[in-house]
Amino acid sequence: MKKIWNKFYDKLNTTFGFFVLVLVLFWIKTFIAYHTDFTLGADTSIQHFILALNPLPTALLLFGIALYFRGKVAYWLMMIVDFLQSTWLFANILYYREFSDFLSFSIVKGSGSVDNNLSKSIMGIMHPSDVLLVYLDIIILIILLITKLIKIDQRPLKKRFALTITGLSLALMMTDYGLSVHDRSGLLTRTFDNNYIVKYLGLNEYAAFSAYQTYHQDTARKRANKQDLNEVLQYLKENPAGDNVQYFGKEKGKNVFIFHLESFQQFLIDYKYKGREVTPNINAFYHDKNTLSFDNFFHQVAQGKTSDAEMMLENSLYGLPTGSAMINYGTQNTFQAAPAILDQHGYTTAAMHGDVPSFWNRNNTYKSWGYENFFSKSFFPDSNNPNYNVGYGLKDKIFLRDAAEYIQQLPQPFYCKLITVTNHYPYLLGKEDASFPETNTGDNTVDGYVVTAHYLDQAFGEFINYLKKTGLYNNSMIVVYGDHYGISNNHRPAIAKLLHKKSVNNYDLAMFQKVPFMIHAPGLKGGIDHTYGGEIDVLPTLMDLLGIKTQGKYMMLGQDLLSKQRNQIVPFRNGDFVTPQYTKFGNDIYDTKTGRKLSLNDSQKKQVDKIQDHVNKVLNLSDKIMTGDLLRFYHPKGFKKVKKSDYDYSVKDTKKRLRKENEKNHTSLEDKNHGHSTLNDYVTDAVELKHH
Ligand code: GP9
Ligand code: MN
Repeated sequence: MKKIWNKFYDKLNTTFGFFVLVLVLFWIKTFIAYHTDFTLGADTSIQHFILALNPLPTALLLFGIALYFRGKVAYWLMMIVDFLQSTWLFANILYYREFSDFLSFSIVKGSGSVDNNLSKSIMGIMHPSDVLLVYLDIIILIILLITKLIKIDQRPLKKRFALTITGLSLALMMTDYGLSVHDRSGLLTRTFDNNYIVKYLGLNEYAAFSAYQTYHQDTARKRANKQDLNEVLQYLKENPAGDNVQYFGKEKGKNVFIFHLESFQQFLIDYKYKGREVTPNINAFYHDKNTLSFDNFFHQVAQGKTSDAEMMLENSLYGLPTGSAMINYGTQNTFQAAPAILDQHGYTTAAMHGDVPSFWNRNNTYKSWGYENFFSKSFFPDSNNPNYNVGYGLKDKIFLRDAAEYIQQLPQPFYCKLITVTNHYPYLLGKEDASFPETNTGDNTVDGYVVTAHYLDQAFGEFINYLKKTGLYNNSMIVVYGDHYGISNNHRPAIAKLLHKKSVNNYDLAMFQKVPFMIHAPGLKGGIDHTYGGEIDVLPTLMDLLGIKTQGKYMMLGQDLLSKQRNQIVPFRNGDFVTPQYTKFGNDIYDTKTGRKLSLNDSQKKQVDKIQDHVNKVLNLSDKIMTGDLLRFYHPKGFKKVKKSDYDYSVKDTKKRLRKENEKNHTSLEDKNHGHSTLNDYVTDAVELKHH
């Protein structure tokens, strides 16, 4: 025994032995923090493997720097590197506890300014055990070195040896990256969620990624100046689309619901399978005489998917050609978004979603947009039950029922966005929740689509019934939209089968990008409107109905769908487009009316080129606004700049705030109901809630 110990002790007293010790200790504590302080959501064995592996490569790389030196210098370098990495870990543990997200460099940068109450909130949530977990090994190692219980080895290591370690670390990094991208494609381009980057690549790689992102954004931002605005102003002046006097201000002061139908395409409207309507409730809503429905309305998202849709809907600005604008610019940029505008018109604003708040960087972006409240996963105790969740979050029926708990507490009028999620690729739903047959295209990822869409429709129906029972239906404008396609273009044969066609061409695929857009309000002149438009046009439309002037005031790139002077050009993010005459998809131009492929004559070519110029221009302007953060130079008259530090989305603070507001102005639904909950009016057939 003694012999083994002596041998071990001898090894410890070599530079390499000490290196291994430092490395292993750091690896272990990161692993513990991964499992106790963060919710990284590793669920498959490959994800667990990646998670266990991922602290190693950069630890090897960074501690390995010390191996190029000898004696004291090498040892202290290791300790300094250890301290820096551990401090990054420590800061993230604290930040995560409060925000369920990782620190980004744009947040660190902003934390010095008054616009952020970061340090205050972080000091309050520190536990002594955090310090122990993160720094204990360093303290012990330093004591061992000072007391000479571990002796410093003066011999230099061979350069070749140090190089091998560096090489090994890089090889491991590549391996980790390869495995990760294989498991989650688009990891670094689309990003999704900081949790994903840490889960797959590790905390240090995340730091590097975030630093790169911030650097990249800062350079574009610095280059931009006030004059860049002129081009946008010029464009807006040349492309006016007035309001519609018939509709302007018709819904002024009403509550507004934005009901987000996840992955919901227009073709589902009135679609039947085996003689049954897939979405009877949404169909009825679509045909209601007080619903304005648009049947030539297209989603315009790119890689940012839901986040692109949200960006367009609430800002009338496009997403980015690659990646997500909410992730890249949501934290730092200045916005003049729907929630802020409505807040300043006396509205209570709230977004609700049954997923973690960090997804698509909502937790930060919503503050920049001026959302007063953001109810995410932790607000819904039901989400603790794994059976109540599927895919990205709480099942729609349960989510909407639980959302009502908070809706009834919102002072009226309110602007409330509800983001559903069950109808999401890969369209999985357990038997207990599924009450519609799968289609039989033979394409596994497609055939469940109608099943989850049907489930979403039932959830929608239950929610609408609740609004009717409680009276909210009569004093609200209800906006319902599909965010983007659910079936991607990679599934041509299956799409053809669903559409009862032999095959689909590019024209069919372009038309397949239609999503529902509907506005309902009591007394509203409804009907089916055939104007061509898309998500970029939503905000000016809603503002028109609410009687809020946008033209000549806000930098919104869309046009009011109700206006008579619309240009009806629908740009897609890749530069393709649809107009009432022409549909461009890839290299093909089609006649939009007939779907016939066109070989253009000279005058047609001129027209198409002109449309193309317009499309390129508007996309380019949008990118300039976003990457140059141009709205920071723009001050719409009467609009108060959003201050992010005004917002706190913690459960505690939110509940307190709502209580306070309701004590002041008794306008919430619950208050109107003499302080009684209206949840009895919420009827759901969700099997999970049956036993209640
Ligand atoms: C996750 C959800 C999904 O919170 O909104 O986003 P998507 O994958 O559709 O972009
Ligand atoms: Mn989506």
